[in-house]
Amino acid sequence: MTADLFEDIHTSEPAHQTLAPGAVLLRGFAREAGAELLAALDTVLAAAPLRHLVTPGGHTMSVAMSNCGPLGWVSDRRGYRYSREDPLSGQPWPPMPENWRALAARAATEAGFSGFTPDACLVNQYQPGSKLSLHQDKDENDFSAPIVSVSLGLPAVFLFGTPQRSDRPQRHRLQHGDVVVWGGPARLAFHGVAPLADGDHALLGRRRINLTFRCAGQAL
Ligand code: MD3
Ligand code: FE
Repeated sequence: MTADLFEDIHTSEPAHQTLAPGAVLLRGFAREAGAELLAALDTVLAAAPLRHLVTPGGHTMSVAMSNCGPLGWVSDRRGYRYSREDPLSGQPWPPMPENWRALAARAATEAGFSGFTPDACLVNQYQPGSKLSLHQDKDENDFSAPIVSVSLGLPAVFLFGTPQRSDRPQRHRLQHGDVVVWGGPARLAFHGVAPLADGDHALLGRRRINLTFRCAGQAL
């Protein structure tokens, strides 16, 4: 309605774009902070290296993953779950960088979810050809909290469906610095990422990094 008041100088697209009820795209919200966010990434990944997890069905994921914060998402032959420890080291996940947590909370507030206090941050790394098949995120205990995602590096085509797998997904190009807040009726939507096209990003080279901030739940 007042999209022109929030115009983004870099893209001349509205800075707030509602993709579906509960799903708000904040174009370029993390662009300015991008380099600072990436400086902390090295610290996180030094403590908890990226790895290709195996699904319960025995497939190795093409996306490499790690985590920070009190809880981390893991998968193996036994299933998907959140864990307090990194299974590679047996140690707690590294702390969530304060500038990451603060940016996620600001984005959630901007999208209408104040008081967002994530206890898990999943780090996904895509290389050319990496993809994420259509899925729902439902391993968290608290579906009333949104998920905040931050895209960095190479652009990707993001697939965004509905809570029904058979509904044809929308496609959105997510670029470096784009942030999406997924809450309310969008929280249980099916979503995925199309195979990453090759490219060369000034800060990340031939990679896309996606950070997803979650309230996974303390009942674990
Ligand atoms: C919509 N990651 O880690 S972020 C995931 O780009 C995941 O790495 C993708 O899907 C990525 O689970 C997409 C956007 C996203 C994250 C969580 C959602 C969209 C979502 C949860 C519900 C609905
Ligand atoms: Fe997901």
